[in-house]
Amino acid sequence: MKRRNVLQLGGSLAALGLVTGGLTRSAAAQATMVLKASDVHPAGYATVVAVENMGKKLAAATNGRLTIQMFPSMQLGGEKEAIEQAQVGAIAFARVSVGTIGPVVDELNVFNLPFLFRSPEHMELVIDGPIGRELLDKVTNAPNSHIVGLCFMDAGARSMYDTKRAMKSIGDLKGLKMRVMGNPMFVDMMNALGGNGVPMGYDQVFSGLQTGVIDGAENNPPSFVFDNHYQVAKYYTLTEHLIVPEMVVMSRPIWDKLSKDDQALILKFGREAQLEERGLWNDLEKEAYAKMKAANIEVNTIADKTPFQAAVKPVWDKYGAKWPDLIKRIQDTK
Ligand code: GTR
Repeated sequence: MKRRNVLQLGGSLAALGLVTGGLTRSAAAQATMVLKASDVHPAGYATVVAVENMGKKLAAATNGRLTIQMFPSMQLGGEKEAIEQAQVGAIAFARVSVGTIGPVVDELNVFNLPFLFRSPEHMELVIDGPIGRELLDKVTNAPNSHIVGLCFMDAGARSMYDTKRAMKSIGDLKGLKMRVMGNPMFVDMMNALGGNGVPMGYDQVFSGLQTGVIDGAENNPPSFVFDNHYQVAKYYTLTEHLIVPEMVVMSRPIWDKLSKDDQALILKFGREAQLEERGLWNDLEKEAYAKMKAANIEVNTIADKTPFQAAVKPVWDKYGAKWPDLIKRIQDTK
């Protein structure tokens, strides 16, 4: 090769960021990456599909350079484990409940206050607006969170279910060992309502119900059905005490390896996933109710929720007192 051509070739390789002593930073950022994602729910569940679709868009936009590999059905463990794996970069995405994010970033616990949101629609308005953005940023910027807040997702309203008896009023919770997510706030909540709050990873709930380690739990209808708890717990009571959104967080160590353009793509597809999941969720909820009916689950409504709302006042006093302005802004969102 003539010297001039060699120089030219060297010049264009440098422009591509492929020379100067091994891989340059920009070349490393362009490397092919398979981004692992974890979800406790099975294939086909709204959150699983929404994250998979994010992956499809990402693959299309990067010509297959970035892809998402979904591990559903708790293959990688429960949600605490998923967050920990994301924090160290063992997986890229953890799709978890805000309930499990609270112990990592305290301010997110505002969404975990019982009876805070008037309805799932109210919650959607809040997560889609400035408060949602601010709380995602809190997750990203909290010292030592080691995760990046990408987006929220819907999870409807959580209600009580148990293996023992139909609940008609708040008094029926008395003495029942009720599983709650691993967050002290929910133990306090359940105890305030008269049950015995048992914090437990989601991966242990089904066997806990089967073996009688717990008498019941609380969750939305799709989790109750599609994670098979309804095969053991036959009573579902529409207390709708929590409307807690889901979250998709990304591993900070992996995020930091991505180029600015790739980060922007992930944020964009995350925002789109937040809205897309909503439609999937509504269908899933209908399907869950149909399956509950077919399985003869006794579904009870609570005509008057005021005793439940009054009972959780100590939880609001203990935790809510930290964020009076934020709570007011949430309540004022219409
Ligand atoms: C579900 C939620 C999961 C998990 C689970 C739980 O509604 O989708 O992310 O948090 O509840 O109770 O642990």
